[in-house]
Amino acid sequence: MSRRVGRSRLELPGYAPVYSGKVRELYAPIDPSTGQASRDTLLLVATDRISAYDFILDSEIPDKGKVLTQLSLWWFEQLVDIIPNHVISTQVPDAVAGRAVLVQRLDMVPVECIGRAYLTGSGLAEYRQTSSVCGLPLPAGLQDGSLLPSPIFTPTTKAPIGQHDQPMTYAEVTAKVGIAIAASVRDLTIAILERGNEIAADRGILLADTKVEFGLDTSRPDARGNPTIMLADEVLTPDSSRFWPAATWQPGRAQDSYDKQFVRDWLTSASGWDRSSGEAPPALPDDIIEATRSKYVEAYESLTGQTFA
Ligand code: Q0Z
Repeated sequence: MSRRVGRSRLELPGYAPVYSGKVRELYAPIDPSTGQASRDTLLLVATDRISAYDFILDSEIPDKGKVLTQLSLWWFEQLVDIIPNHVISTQVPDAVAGRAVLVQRLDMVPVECIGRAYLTGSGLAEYRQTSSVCGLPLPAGLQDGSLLPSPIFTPTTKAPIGQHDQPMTYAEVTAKVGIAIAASVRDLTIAILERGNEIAADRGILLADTKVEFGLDTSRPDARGNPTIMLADEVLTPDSSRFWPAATWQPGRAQDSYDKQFVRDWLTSASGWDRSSGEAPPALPDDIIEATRSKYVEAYESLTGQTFA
């Protein structure tokens, strides 16, 4: 299991902690007049923590939280014609400037919505055993990293922390959230991944797969009385998606990771750490930290065409 020793959650005056994730944290603004935590907004904070091989590392990557937050905000804008999003404001406390957003609190759809454009990871493992993924039959002969004939929706359950998410069939999603929402989140997940890849293709990045989270705004019913579905959480960041460098993509082997390859290579070779030992990995050397920071900044700058300030 991962360790997070002595790395206490940030104290943010005026905000009540709601939840601490592996690399992000959630707060509720406190209403100064009532002293009550807000029920309709949240502060989403991205930290500089990084995970590798299912461990949270002891080293942080400077600016990672800012880069991912700014990238997510940029993607939300690229996607607004597909779906509205939860962002209310980027005016946040100085202590989390650039790496936090104030968002609308939504009723989250209780399904991990995963879209895959390329086959790898758990999707590949399932394909090798069953020739299908989440009940979707796939053509024979696909390899690790193969481009799929078209992007697929491969939802999973939201497992409690420490447990692994389980694949769901589309029928299971409909049973859980209803036919209308199931069809919407499936089509939206694929549309987001397709739009992402159209944009990233010109910038040397492949988006192999992505996890998106949707929420319902029940205060905004449409003409039929259905709640508005909104894009929540982060979107198309290297933490929620597999980014691959297009230049070295080659089906039939594990692909290089755009952002974490230096970390992985160092951990599994020069560091002397034994991945199968169950021991926590060692702290990263400064040059690996700096090279990794550069990859996050490079991803941001290549995709957005903007300089990371
Ligand atoms: C997101 C998460 C964490 C960041 C709940 N708009 C929303 N409304 C209600 N709930 C959420 C959101 Cl984004 C929500 N998460 C995941 C955990 C930091 C995001 F610690 N959980």
